[in-house]
Amino acid sequence: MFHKILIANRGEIALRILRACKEMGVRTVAVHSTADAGAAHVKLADESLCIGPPESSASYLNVASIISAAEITDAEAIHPGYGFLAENPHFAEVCESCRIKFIGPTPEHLRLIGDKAQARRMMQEAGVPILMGSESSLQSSEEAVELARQVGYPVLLKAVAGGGGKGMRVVRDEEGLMNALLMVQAEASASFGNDSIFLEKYLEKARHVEVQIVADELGNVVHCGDRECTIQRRYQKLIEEGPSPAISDKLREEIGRVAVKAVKTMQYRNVGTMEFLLDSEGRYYFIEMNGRIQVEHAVTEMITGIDLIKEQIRIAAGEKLQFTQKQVHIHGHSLECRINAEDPEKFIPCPGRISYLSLPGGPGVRVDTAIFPGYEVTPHYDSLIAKLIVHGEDRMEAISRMIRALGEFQIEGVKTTIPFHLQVLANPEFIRGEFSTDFLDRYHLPAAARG
Ligand code: MV4
Repeated sequence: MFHKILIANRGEIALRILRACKEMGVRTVAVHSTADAGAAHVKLADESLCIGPPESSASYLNVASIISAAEITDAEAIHPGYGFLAENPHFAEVCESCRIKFIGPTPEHLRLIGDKAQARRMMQEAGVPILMGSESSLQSSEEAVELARQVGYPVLLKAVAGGGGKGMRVVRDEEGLMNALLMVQAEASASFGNDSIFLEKYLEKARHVEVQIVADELGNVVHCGDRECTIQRRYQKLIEEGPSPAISDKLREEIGRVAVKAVKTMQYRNVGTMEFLLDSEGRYYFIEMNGRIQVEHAVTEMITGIDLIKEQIRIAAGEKLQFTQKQVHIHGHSLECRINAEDPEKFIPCPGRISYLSLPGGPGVRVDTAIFPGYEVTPHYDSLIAKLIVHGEDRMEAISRMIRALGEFQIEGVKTTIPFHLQVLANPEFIRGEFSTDFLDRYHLPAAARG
């Protein structure tokens, strides 16, 4: 096992990783921007180093600063968390060349799954169903017109280097195609420095279900069940749950088995997520793979009892998986609400100082957060300030518990998405578990909130 790990992140995930390290007897190094000098992850770490000014590009994304921090402190490994450098193949490569263990997949795997067109092709070869669409990136507008005719409208244009919904556009007819091609290309170029795009059938009224994978460096691969992530706004997840209320136990077993087989075929290592879309007839299609620990990993932890961060660290240290597929059991139901410092009506960030804070607790409640009274929410970083996760014996108990816990969450000084969550949890279709990707378009929110 490692003696010392550097945590290349901030906020709740930095704290989550720090907690896992403490329990494993691993020393921790926190890095922080000047804006985060008083942050909880800095206070609780064994050592800390300032790596730059508030802007992420100069601090949490600064490869040279982070590598130097690891060398100065003699850290043997770096945990990247999610976001920032978590899926950056170049960073993983630099770690490798500096003999620092990157706690994540290899640079080669990050490069492969980071290319969404290549990942599609590879999954198809591994026998995983995919939607109709490009074999590789589009080479001309004529090719796009021809392919869209074959596939049938609506189609979705996606940036090859995209993911998480950035650089995506639905196209409903041939007239709209040219304009959309140029828009996605420009967006991809600006966001990812790569203007390659591909096309696939746009599945309407779908459900987004993902499978959690854990793979050690000895070739053992196990899945830890699924999560339902259909409640999203502008491709940002807002509520997640597990297990998905949309799939039968038979389909659950099949998707899990297919995901494990694909991951074995590609010899993937560490934790990962296979994202699928589900149509109304219960067919499933691979859409993308994520090579990081995800924001919503706690949902899986609650229903399996597995500590995914500790597993990630053990895997990176070369240890064998602590459990077999047969030993993974799903117990009860878990829900997660992402609490953002945002205006819940307009979903725009709401920075400010937290003047009062009282967190929920009691049976089946977990709060992953790094905020405290007096904490300043700055516009430099993501607006996620807390994850409220609950567990219940069944879905209905989890929903009641979440409503109860949201009511206990007392926060003053910034607006939050708590009122939004309470509205969704009171919605009859949500309660019945009958919803799809059009849920927020059809429901409850004032027009401004739908985006
Ligand atoms: C799709 C899709 C329909 N068809 N791809 C959104 C985030 C990204 N990781 C994948 N996402 C989707 N990809 C095809 N070909 C639907 C979604 C999607 C979604 C779309 C609109 C509104 C809410 C959504 C929630 C989850 C997934």
